[in-house]
Amino acid sequence: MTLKEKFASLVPKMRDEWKELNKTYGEVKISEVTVGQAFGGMRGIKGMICDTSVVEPDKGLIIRGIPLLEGLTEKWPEEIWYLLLTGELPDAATKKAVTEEFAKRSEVPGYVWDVMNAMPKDSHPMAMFNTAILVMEKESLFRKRYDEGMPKTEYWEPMLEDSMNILGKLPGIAAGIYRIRYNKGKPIPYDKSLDWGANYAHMLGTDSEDFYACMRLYLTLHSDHEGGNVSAFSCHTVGSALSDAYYAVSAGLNGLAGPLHGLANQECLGWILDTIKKFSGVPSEKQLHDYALETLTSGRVVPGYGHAVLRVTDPRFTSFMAFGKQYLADDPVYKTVALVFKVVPEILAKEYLGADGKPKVKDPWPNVDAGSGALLYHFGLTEFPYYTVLFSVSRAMGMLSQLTINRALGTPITRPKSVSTAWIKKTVTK
Ligand code: NMX
Ligand code: MLT
Repeated sequence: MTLKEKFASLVPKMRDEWKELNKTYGEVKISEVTVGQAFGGMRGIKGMICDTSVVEPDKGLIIRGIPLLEGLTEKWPEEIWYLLLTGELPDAATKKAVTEEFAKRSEVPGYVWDVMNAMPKDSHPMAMFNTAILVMEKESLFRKRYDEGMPKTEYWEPMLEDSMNILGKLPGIAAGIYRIRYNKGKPIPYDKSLDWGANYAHMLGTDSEDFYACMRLYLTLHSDHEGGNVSAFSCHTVGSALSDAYYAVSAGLNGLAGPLHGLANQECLGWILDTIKKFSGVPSEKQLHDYALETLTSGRVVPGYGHAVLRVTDPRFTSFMAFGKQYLADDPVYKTVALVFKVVPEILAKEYLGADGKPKVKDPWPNVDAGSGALLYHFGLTEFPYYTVLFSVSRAMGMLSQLTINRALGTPITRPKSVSTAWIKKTVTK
């Protein structure tokens, strides 16, 4: 059974389940909203549904019921894509079929390169990547079918096609941008004998089994983080207006380009390299302690630490560190990242206090961005402003699986109610 056939077989049951739950329990409360939450980025409000994955504060990422560190880190991104959409891991033949589907759809339209080459030479790689996705919007089958009057029940089909078309092309586009932006020569074509993750490594210009393994892991680990993170939520909101996948994914990735979200990986490696430069090598614990405190007291964040939902070390960080221990244990960047992990949580938990004398930061532990850069740097990808593009290729899987499911379920347009400050004042003082 192809991925499309499998997904089609799941749609009626998903629809019935949602309809039944909504009909029977539509009035049951699942969340309450405080004034603090309304002012505080809606943190913790349960106001949307996402079935691809959940993030438990004390466990981290769980994809379709499987905790990340219970077997998922060995899976290829193709398997994760299948899992996100269907709730099952594919067998070997189905996994191969997904790899082949991506390869079949991998050719990047020539006009994308014309646009990339025309962009200012100092454009940020994320601005280039998101533009490349947007400029391909004319390829959208969803928009074409919508304009032809497709019935609502069929929305998910062209959405899935668009999703597969986008995913097939993203590694080529991302790698091409790297080569154009950093003068590495012409884009390297997709090698249909390689899988999706290895292809990305290959097209960046580095062929080695170790880098292929690193890239597969990277693409697996960043794939999804439930529905409320900035990129997934932005993508969801734009998609809910029935904007097609090109519009919605590009919008989501514009959010990923922020330093408090995906861009933290670039910031993080920058901070690690600054540290190494300042101390002419891996710092001592004391030097690192003082430098981290200096960063915090000067009003800056220590990138890669803290999280809006997590309250433990991010399992994605744990997985990157395990890979690093196996492949690059003596690398000074990896060693510094490991030292930061030893020193910074204690500072954030005990020394970085608010005016009330309590810890300012709710989660003192590392998130995914604290460790990924060390691996990439080791494999020669030293242009760290590029790192969020790698995150984006992976996160597109989460966003596109969520979009496809939402079109299958007929999720309505997103429109929460906002209130004015005057309304809050009047309400709380009543
Ligand atoms: N360094 C310094 N201050 C921090 C940090 C940090 N790493 N993390 C949180 N804070 C501050 C935060 O700015 C806030 O200060 P203020 O009250 O002055 O506004 C205070 O601590 C309380 O914040 P929290 O409630 O703990 O965190 P919140 O949910 O608001 O934000 C992050 C979560 C992830 C935005 C925040 O922890 C952060 O800025 N971390 C550094 C950037 C980062 O690593 N982002 C990547 C997230 C993962 N991703 O890939 O997307
Ligand atoms: C993510 O992977 O999206 C980040 O950890 C941020 C989040 O979940 O809010």
